[in-house]
Amino acid sequence: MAKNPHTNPNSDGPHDTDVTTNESSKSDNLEHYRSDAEGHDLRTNQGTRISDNHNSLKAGERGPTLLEDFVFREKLNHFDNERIPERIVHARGAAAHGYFQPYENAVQYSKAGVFKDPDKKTPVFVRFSTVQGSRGSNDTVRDVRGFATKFYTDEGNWDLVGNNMPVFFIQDAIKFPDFVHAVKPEPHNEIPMGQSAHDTFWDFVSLMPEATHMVLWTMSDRAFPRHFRNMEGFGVHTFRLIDRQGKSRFVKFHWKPVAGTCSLIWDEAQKLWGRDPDFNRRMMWDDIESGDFLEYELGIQVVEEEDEHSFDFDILDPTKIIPEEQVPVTLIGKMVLNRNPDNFFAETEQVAFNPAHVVPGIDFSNDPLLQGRLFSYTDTQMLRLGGPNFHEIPINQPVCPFHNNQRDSMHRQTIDKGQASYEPNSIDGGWPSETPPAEENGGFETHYERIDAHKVRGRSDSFGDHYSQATLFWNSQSDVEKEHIIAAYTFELSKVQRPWIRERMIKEILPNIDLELARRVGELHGIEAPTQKPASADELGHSAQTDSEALSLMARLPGHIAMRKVAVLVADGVDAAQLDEIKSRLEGEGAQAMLIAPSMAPVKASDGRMVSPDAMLNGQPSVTMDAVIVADGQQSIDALAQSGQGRYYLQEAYKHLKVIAAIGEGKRLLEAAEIPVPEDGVISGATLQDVFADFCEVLGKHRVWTRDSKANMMSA
Ligand code: HDD
Repeated sequence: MAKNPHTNPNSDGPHDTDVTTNESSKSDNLEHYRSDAEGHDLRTNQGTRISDNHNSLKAGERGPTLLEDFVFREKLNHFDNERIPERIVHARGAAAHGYFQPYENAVQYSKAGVFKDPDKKTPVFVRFSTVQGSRGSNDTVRDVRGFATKFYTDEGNWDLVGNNMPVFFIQDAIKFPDFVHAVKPEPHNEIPMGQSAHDTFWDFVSLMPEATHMVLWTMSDRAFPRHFRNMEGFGVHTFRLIDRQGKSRFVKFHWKPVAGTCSLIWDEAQKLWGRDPDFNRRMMWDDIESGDFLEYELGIQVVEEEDEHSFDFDILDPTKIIPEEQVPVTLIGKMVLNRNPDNFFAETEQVAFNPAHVVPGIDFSNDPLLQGRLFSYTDTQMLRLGGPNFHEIPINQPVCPFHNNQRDSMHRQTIDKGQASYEPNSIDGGWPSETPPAEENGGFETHYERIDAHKVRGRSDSFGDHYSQATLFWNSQSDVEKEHIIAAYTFELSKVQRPWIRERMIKEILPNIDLELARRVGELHGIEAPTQKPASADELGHSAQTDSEALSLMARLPGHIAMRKVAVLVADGVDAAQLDEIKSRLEGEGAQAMLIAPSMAPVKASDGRMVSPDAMLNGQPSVTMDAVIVADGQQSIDALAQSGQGRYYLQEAYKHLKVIAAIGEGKRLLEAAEIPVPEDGVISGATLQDVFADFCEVLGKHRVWTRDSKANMMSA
């Protein structure tokens, strides 16, 4: 192995080996930069106290403003320059702080300190994002969600920059600009925002068969998670773990949500664009504020180097998963997100993730998509964050010391002491000095790998299978999920204006996934799909795995109602004692109950007590809630039944497969809303006791899946 020929005078001297951080290390580091104006005078950026912040300096009260007014000039100058370029992709996002705590079992695979001590909590900052839309777009669009985690480890920052889907649209990073140009709003009119339902996207993906697997994931309900706590995360690429002996193994990273996987319904997601465009970020923010933290377990699939070629796909191909049946996911630690940022811009907007940020014990594979990413992220931060010193921005700083000979450039904060900004040097004692690789606290050493190859611009034949895993994904979906996918392709292609693009998808791409999928989508477009798969055998590929349970959202339903949001519909005359009982029983299960009334005026309950509603019907519509309980009370039900909004609340909840419980007189609201009874997940009874167990059981499955085929009959 080639070694640096220079003699390092300090190689045996003291190094930064004694760094030990804890859960609050990053917060302590940020504390130094936090600013609280309470009790302070208003001053300029130069510290001069300001006496009048309402009037600019003028030549006479009705005269022109004077150039001399430095208070005005500074304020406007700063304001005029407030914006920075948004991220080219993943512009809209929300983030939270937390910690990662390892179990003991990853130490055998990786020497990274972050996996070592089960008592140690490493601080993390996680940003979730959509990909296509701009910073001001909607949360619940059909799109991939970014899931980027910065681990502030003792040995430096490790960024796991993943998505909520385990594969990607392209195999080689050189196609990334093409893909992004195709999916983004179209260049001539910047339409449509936050959506893939347009000509350029479908033109591109119908000409790029390698995109088929990932497009299928985005046509599934995974493309609009109910809550960031309810989605899986994936590192996507195959990486490497390096153990203490320097042995390398391949690895895929997974985040498994403790709260289960739950998504929205497409109609619900669309309605949320208007009703609450901040739906996902608001839920995360509110839940963290109220102590309902987000939890995920980190999982790994480990493949020994010698098994690299033992699969019927190439593990370097980012359009492929490793089925969990073939290599099980081992859970190696838990992440808890428990603190909201103090300032969106300073933290969430300025955080700079990069898959190239790794620590000893973690290394890259030759996946050509990953290799390209290793260049792209630093490059984009130069523009976005104004130069190469973005690592000094507080949210990006490691918690361990970092010294080197990089100097100057825009906005440099560090005051580097000493005369020598080069290495080797004998002037500043030879510092900062290299650290040789070691089992612990060593310098980063790239995995030693012999590469004997021609320089080629090409792609391996082993990347030629473009369909077998799309078929695997399709086969693994439940009937309801399949129907939603058919509806998604049908909807998206209906927005494509050029008929030949629709035809290409239906005749040349979809049949290669599944003939019935193509036939159904074709039927709804009046296009006849072929009865044989048109792709070549090589391109169709072969998957030994014909289906995989883990690929269905149904595999990880919550099984409980904790943290579910339940609307309790009330109006004047509502049964007072029952309200208390509903609230306490829901809270006893860890669910959140909200009293929702026709207006915000206090409701006069049956015992004369005035009860303040938490929200009103159109302020907290059913699309923002998980389930509905109609509380008893004759007068209350009359009022709700006479209200269009009251009836609509139930109709919409019914359409979106939500469990509805009606107690006592509540049944009359079901009738008024024309909710079919008896019906799955529509539970009525004389008392709360009669309905509660069934209510919890159905809500534990997230939705009333058996109602799906009837949902479209409801016109809400
Ligand atoms: Fe990327 C941002 C995830 C492929 C280039 N990417 C970005 C973010 C996530 C991902 C989560 C947002 C990070 C944040 O919250 O700030 N990207 C992925 C995944 C990919 C992927 C999982 C495939 C497996 N990306 C990819 C390729 C390239 C990029 C192939 C270019 C060659 N990605 C970027 C970028 C961004 C970015 C342009 C925009 C903003 C940023 O980096 O900081 O450099």
